[in-house]
Amino acid sequence: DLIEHVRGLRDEMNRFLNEYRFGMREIETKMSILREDFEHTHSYNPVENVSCRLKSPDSIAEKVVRKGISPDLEDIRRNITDIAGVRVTCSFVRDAYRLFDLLAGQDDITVREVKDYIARPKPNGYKSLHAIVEVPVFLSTGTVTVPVEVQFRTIAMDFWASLEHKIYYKYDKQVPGHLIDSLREAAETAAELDARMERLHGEIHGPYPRPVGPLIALPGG
Ligand code: 0O2
Repeated sequence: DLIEHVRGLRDEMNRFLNEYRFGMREIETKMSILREDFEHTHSYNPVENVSCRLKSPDSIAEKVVRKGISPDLEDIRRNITDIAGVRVTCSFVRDAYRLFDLLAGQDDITVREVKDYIARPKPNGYKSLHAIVEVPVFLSTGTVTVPVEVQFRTIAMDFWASLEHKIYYKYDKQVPGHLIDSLREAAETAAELDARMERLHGEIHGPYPRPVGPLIALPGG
């Protein structure tokens, strides 16, 4: 009957979201291991913070409508790759690239897409290195491969993005021109601070630890 049908849908949705939750946890664990290993091996911690978020069903539904995807779980699986998100906030710009390389080089990881908004910031000034990576998740019923969006950024980039996000929603996505200009200038200031802090760190601690693994070329250049 109807109640059974609704329960079935709920269970199906929970199973669907759980796969992403598990994939996110795998990536979170990988980043925690890299962080701890870096600390022991190089006496240096390149990771300031790792946070995770699972897209809410409402937000998935909004994206399904916005992108004209059919409301079918398989279609959603194919077309929405940021249901699981992990954000890695790093000390310096080079740490963001290095941590990406160390994740991308792992045997069970496939890099599906990279958007380098650090090298090519968005017109509003937004910077971060985005990667969609696929990770296997081993369930009682078999193995599934789950896409996870990983964002690598510095503390300064994160500071800027969190303020911009608040302003964007405060003005209901219609940010007044003068604020757009100020935000773009603030993004430049943040980038200058990043460069300055990296130089200062180099002066105090000497050269940056040599890369340990193979450096992975970014798909698409
Ligand atoms: P939340 O709240 O972080 O989940 P699309 O996802 O289709 O809109 P695209 O091109 O697939 O866009 O994704 P893209 O450009 O890789 O960026 C997706 C995520 O990056 C966003 O997720 C934000 O987290 C972050 N982001 C991208 N551009 C901006 C920006 O201009 N300002 C800020 N503050 N963050 C940005 P969500 O799902 O939009 O939001």
